[in-house]
Amino acid sequence: MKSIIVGTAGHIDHGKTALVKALTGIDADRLEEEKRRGITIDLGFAHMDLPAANGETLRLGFVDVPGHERFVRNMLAGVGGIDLVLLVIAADESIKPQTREHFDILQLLGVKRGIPVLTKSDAVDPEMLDVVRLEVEEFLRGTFLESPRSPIVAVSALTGAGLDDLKRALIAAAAQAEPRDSRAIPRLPIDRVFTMKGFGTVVTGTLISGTIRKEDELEVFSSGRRVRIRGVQVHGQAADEAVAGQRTALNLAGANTEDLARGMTLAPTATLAATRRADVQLSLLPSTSRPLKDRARVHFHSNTMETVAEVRIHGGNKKVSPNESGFARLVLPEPALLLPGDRFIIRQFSPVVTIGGGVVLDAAPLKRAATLPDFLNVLAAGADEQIVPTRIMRQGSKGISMAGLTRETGWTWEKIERALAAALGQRTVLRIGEVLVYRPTFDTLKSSLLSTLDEFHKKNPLVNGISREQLREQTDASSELFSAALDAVRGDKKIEIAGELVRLAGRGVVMKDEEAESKKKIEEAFSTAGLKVPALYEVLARLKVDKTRAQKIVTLLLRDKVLIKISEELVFHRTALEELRRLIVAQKKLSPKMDVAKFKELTGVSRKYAIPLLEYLDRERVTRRVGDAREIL
Ligand SMILES: Nc1nc2c(ncn2[C@@H]2O[C@H](COP(=O)(O)OP(=O)(O)OP(=O)(O)O)[C@@H](O)[C@H]2O)c(=O)[nH]1
Ligand SMILES: [Mg+2]
Repeated sequence: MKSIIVGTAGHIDHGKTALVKALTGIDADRLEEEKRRGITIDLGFAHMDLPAANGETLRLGFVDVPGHERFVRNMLAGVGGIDLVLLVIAADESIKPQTREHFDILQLLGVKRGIPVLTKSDAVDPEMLDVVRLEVEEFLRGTFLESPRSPIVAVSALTGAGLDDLKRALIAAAAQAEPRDSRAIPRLPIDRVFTMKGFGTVVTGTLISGTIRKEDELEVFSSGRRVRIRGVQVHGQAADEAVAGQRTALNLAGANTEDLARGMTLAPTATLAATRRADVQLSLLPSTSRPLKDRARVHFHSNTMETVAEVRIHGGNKKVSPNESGFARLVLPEPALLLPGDRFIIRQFSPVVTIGGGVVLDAAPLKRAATLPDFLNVLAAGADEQIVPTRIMRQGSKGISMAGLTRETGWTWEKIERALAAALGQRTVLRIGEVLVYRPTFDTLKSSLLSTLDEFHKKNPLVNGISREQLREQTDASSELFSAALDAVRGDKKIEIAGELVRLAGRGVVMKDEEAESKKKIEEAFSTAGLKVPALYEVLARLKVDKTRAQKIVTLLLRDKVLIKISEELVFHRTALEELRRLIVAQKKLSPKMDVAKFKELTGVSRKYAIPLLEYLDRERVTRRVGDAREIL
């Protein structure tokens, strides 16, 4: 069974609703006001089955739209999900303003198939009918409804003339319509919300992709509310599931009518993401009177949704002229669920007229994007096998997960895997743990790690390496890719990792002979001096290396705690201070108290050294000052 959604379109009073009723027996004007005024105000729905040429059943769902110019926004909520259109033109009136506007909208939405229908054939004589036929042919020349591909069918809802021809034309057009993908991620843009006695909350819509089953849990976009599917109806009959291309009614648990509205979308939980920004390709109708300027505010319609949007035009020109197209970023006041490939219409802010439309290319744009036009060109015209690696490339050394790609594309894992197979095979894309990364980006990351290390060693010849964390901060890689790149260069024996320290292989601290000798001399001078240390400047003055080098060596010795500075002037060797500690601890056994004189006697140092040393011991909590004396702790 093939399910196809047929939309009507055309000027007010041209006989759309009457035609749907003549075909299906269903009056799609369901509102009391519609019946009273004899016009369609909101969307109406009907359905019928026809036998397809291959013997299968063809299930047609009709979306009947209003023709009144004031209700174009309702019309827009209905035509989003249609597979083919009946462009209805009354034979006694021919082409009128909303014939044109609706047809513009259909073209902008990328509707590919349909049937031009001349209604009220009973109301004109055959000559008049032929004239209108020629007029309509002329109007449709060069479009998707051009004859002879889409022959014009003349009908009368009043007499029934031509209805069989129209059914045959519907069967033929439906056979050519590409079936929607029932295995894709399901999306149901809501067009009606109501309560039904005995059921509770019901929403309806055209299921534009995927399958929805009873008991599924879905998320309401963009409110985030979760609902459970209590029941499914397709074309007014209970069903276990609804598949893409079907008019669908869902009985929901977990939401009231106040929580739901036309324009919201049902989709799987935790899979897709709403957005306030989307990069799009948009074009302006030739009939539009003036160019669309950067930062213009427009009415934005996509699927059943309607909102305002600010248009930020990409590229230097900063405007899109009538009959031209360009790339732009749309900024919405509230997050909405949009996916690449979604079509939309824009209408002038005031007065409200349709001025253009286009297609969403990227609903997850990055803040900074230097290569944006190239990227958007690929999204606009590239094959799936190009789009996925390009999306991975754009994430740079952050990479992207499969879940991330699903959010960006709206594609299932299977579809993404298919689009990735070649790139993974040729190793233009690498899979590292959960993350996919563009191979040249990963190679650049590896070489940038090496050059960062090289630079670090040059600037810090006396330091043994850079900490992992510091090195990572110098890249903008994700931690997963950073670790993988580090492992890779270590595997190539280009770096060494010691604990938290990373260094280029064989680099670390490189001391020239003189420096190494000087370091030894300083150490010796202090270790042999014990507590009676020389002045640091005297030691440094005796070295072969210059003052700055000498100072660096001292810094290194202090950092490694070989030398310990206890005051501005006094530096001791580690071993001397350790010896002092032992001496004081031993003294405690004899007497827990000690004055300065006693300390001088014990250590043999002069007062000049004794005071700073005692203060050092206080700081180290070896001793505590009590009056003029020290208590040993
Ligand atoms: N003579 C004749 N009248 C028709 C035919 N089809 C529709 N009408 C009449 O035309 C009027 C408008 O018909 P509708 O079907 O309501 O027109 P519509 O296109 O749905 O109008 P909107 O939904 O308001 O845009 C009604 O009075 C119908 O009875 C037809 O084939 N022949
Ligand atoms: Mg109508």
